[in-house]
Amino acid sequence: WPRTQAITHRRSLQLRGVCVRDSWLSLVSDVLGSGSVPYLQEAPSPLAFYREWVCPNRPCIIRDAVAHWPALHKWTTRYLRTCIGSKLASVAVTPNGYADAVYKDRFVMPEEREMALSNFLDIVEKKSHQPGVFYIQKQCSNLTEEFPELLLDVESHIPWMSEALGQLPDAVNFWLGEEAAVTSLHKDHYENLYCVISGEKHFILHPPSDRPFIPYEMYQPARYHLQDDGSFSVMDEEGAEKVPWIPIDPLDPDFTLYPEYRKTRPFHCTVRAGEMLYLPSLWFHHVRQSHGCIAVNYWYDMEYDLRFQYFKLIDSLTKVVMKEKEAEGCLV
Ligand SMILES: O=C(O)CCC(=O)C(=O)O
Repeated sequence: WPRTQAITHRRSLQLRGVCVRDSWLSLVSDVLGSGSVPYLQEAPSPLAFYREWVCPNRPCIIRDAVAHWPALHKWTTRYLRTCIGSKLASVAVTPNGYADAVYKDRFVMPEEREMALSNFLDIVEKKSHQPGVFYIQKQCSNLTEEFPELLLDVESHIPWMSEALGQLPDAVNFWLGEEAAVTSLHKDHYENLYCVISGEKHFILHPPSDRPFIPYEMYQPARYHLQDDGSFSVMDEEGAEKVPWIPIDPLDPDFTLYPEYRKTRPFHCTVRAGEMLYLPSLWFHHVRQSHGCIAVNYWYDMEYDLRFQYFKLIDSLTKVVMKEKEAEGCLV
């Protein structure tokens, strides 16, 4: 093609791209509404929850969903010390609060330390001072695996969700950490029921339909290691293959490097003690917390149905478009 024709063709494609993007965004906001997460006043019936929230893949917060759990009044640090203080807990330690996150050109995981829960609580309560930010965030059902004693104060599953989905949770996780501990933006293939016992959790959520505007890059996996002088080194994981991760920090997005991220529609919400967030599968989430916040969550495997296939389609198309843009050197 002569150069002018090629430019005209590219412009018309770009214009068409803008039109497609705008109608895509307006379609998505018709379905999902504004950027706030609706509240339900009480736990729903299994059928109603499945029809109104799981199928349309919409988040909601259920007020007082777990207000009846003994944990809400029992789980003080004093109680935890008495009940399970001598038990070993797996704790994630990082220099900056970011475990499993991009740092420079690496995907960096935390130093994983085993310590008596009472020693961990000393750090959270600032009775002892150690370098780093500490967070109990091991996700492979650490509540059932590491602290089964605590299960008596909560529930081993959420009966209406188990009935709605026809399955029990794959994992029941316990979260307790310092204010500086942050979970970087990512998504999971779980229907997530996230219950706050004390304190607050702050979520930034993106629907799966924001995928075209959320960048992924490939990173060498590495891990933090505490040095004798109290600083942390970053050491590559031997033989580990590169992993895809999201380089954007939604609290301070780099729009120069990732201008497309401006087009996302984040939902912000705070989940308080006694409340439960339904965080649908494949929603991107970034999580912060008040100091010493305690939470328990239930991961139910998602159904790998048409919604999942459509997400994979959007994901593949996004990758193709990104590759084409890179090839054109056109990072619009
Ligand atoms: O609470 C957190 O810090 C992270 C929770 C989370 O990412 C999850 O449940 O998938």
